[in-house]
Amino acid sequence: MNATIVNVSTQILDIPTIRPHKMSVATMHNQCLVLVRIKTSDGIEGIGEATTIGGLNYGGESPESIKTNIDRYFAPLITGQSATRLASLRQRINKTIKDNRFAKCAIETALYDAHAKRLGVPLHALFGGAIHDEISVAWTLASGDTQKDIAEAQQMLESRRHCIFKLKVGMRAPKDDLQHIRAIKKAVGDDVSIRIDVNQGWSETEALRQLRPLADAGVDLIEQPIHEKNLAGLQRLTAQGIVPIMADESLKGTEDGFALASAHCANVFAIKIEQAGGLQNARDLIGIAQAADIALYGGTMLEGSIATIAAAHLFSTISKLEWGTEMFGPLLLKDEILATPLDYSDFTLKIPTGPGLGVELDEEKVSFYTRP
Ligand code: MUC
Ligand code: MG
Repeated sequence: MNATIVNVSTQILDIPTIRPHKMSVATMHNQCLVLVRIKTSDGIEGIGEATTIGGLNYGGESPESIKTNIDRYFAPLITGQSATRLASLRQRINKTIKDNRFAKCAIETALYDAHAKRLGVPLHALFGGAIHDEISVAWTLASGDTQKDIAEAQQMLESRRHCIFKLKVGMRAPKDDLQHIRAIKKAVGDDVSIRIDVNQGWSETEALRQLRPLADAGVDLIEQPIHEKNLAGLQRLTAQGIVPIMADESLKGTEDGFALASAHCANVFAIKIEQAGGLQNARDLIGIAQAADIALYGGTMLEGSIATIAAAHLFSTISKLEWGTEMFGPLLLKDEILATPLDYSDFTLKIPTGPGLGVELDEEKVSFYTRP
């Protein structure tokens, strides 16, 4: 158990999406994954992933900055250190490197993957072990076209892949968004849960005006309707009690979680391992939500298979994810970089049982998509 870190390497992979993914913050035609590999002196390789949305559209880290910062700052800081003392590595990183939550998450994931492989246990065992063998997975309808979204939803329902849908709104006029939502709800029926994500696209006044019509249209949940910094506004919208409000962009780590929970600025927290700054921070954030009686949702940064399954391992250890998850990122990509794709079936994602993340890279595919 004296293994040390011998090498940290990064590569950027560009993988096309199956269709344009249209959000109020960006339209994505491809996704860039930063793949991190950490090799240790006992011959183990741990893998992690950092993925952003639309370059710098969503936050302050881009794939390029993540790669540079890992190569230039993280790698020298942890190379030569014990690979088994995860808390101590985390402390070392946080003492020297501010912010960079996505990069920290990728490094931490690779360290957890390596350590769980070393112990011969699935990653979830390091968080107390899975309570659930599978987690429910919602799909996001974001083609930008109502009829295409309806056809996509129907296909997902028929193939038993997803029966919960999140609609991206906030780029059209609110009245056009309402028409779009009503048409989709009418097509999929009452048994199918429809949620919307505004990605901060509305002012507080617009959001307030939308609450009643959205409730009447059958919307179950509204995600980040207004600017991430307007916590008092989120509190006022939540206090209306008309449609539950979920915080996403406002939640960048445990301090944000505490501020939102203390003032009850949301009914639901979207937990994202990258936004939280890693698996352990995400677990801490979950604890804050649980203590404050705020419901939980497993969120995604539209990550590829590695970050997706890392988050799924953590979510499998949480007793109650009241709003399920949206861990569908790999399904939005045209190609798969794992030797065996993740198991999506019967509206769920199955939690792998092998050591570490329980996944293996298809190295030929990885090379093919690696940016020269
Ligand atoms: C977000 O804001 O939630 C998650 C699903 C999706 O379609 O977009 C992401 C980002
Ligand atoms: Mg969101």
